[in-house]
Amino acid sequence: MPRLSSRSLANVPAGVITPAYDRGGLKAGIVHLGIGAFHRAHMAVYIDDLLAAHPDWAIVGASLRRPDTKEALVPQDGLYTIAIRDASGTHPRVIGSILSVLDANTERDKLIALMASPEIRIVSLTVTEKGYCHDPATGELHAGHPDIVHDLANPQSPKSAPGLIVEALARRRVAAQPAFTVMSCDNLPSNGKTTRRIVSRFAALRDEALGRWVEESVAFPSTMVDRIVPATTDADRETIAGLIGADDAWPIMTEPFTQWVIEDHFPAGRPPFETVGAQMVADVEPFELMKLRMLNGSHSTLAYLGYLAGHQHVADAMGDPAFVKLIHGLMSEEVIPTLHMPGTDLPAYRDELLARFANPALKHRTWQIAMDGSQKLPQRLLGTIRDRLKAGQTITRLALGVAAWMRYVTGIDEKGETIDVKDPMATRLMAIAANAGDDPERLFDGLVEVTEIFGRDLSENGTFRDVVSAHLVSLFDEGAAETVKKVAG
Ligand code: CS2
Repeated sequence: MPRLSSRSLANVPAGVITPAYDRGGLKAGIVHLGIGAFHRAHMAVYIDDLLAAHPDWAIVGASLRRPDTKEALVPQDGLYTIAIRDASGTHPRVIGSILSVLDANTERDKLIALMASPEIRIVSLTVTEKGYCHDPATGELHAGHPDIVHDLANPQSPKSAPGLIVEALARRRVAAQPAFTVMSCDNLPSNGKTTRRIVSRFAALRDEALGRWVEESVAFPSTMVDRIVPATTDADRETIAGLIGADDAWPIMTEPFTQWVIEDHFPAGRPPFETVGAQMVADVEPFELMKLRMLNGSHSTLAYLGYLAGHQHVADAMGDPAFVKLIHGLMSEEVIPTLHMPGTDLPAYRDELLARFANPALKHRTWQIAMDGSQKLPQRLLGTIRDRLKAGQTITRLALGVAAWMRYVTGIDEKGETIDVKDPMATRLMAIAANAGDDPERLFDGLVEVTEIFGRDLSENGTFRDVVSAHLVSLFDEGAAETVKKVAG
């Protein structure tokens, strides 16, 4: 079977959608940092939709940590398949909007030179929560982060996303070129403002005048991004090869749903995102809060409880009526009342989410979503909890999500087997858990002291302590499935 490439593209079967433009005439207008599966199922698809009319907005991607995406896509001339999956089947489409991929570790100078060149007007990012090198509870740059320490000592050869962005901006400033716009597409609260704070602070630590210039000259629009993208498996690769008649080293499986809400603030210019389905708005924050608290808050709750109860995929957990009831209650009773979204039908949004989580064709592993909880909990569950505690309201279901995370990071499941806990703080979290033994109260006391996650306020809050520790006792004594049943009511 041939490898997917510009040459083999002509032979894909008629039912497969392929780029509707001449790729030879494309020019890069965007550098995207973090060219993982999410970007390729989301922003790269919107760009693919507009390149026929606007060929100078193609993407050059960069991988910051591993060369595997580059190794998969370069032999394919940047082409890859996305497959939209639901109960009706798998619908493949070949995407052509990524011109090339650079490996930031081995091609750093080339990448920075490209970011510094005037044709690049947007630098976008999906580097995951931990890629911002910040303190998740406060959203401030973590100046002691090893990559930040490295990048401040070696500003011309940075490793981190803030380091790369600031070095490219510094070169534009010296060359009297206008700044590019920095567009975060990660699941962070106020992701534009947060990125602005982190990048400006990093620049100021390099040089105060550079910090001021970044504050004054660089736009950081916020965005709300949404599409569920499970990790690709070898079985997926086989399915795609069968459908497109070519080998694709890294196809992306996703769902039909996609949403992108963007703050319309691009002084350096932008593609007409609104022509391909994105919503351009003045204020993204209400949408971000809605999505992070409703979708991602439910997702993390399903991930920890689901994993502990033995469910491999989100849809498997959604096959248990007690889980559905719990998540329905979490959104209806505890999250929706904290949101202010005039004009949006939040119960309808909830029902759509429940249907998306239950999509049986999407093999989304609970373990995948469970990753990096220390970076995710604050915006997904803890902000909602804070709002409700301040208003004197109950936090029963939200607190169960937090307790399940605490149980999960012990690294031992309900059968006594090891859990592969992936988290930048895993060593510290598992040491706290080991120290607590199987005493739920000690486990709570140890973990809640991690103020980078919980802040001082929650670590000292008596109600939070009582509700989460009671759930932890139940998780240890009765297990996740029983606890879900009990709390769901
Ligand atoms: C998920 C998200 O892995 C996770 O933490 O909650 O990636 C989620 O699938 C996306 O945000 C959906 O838009």
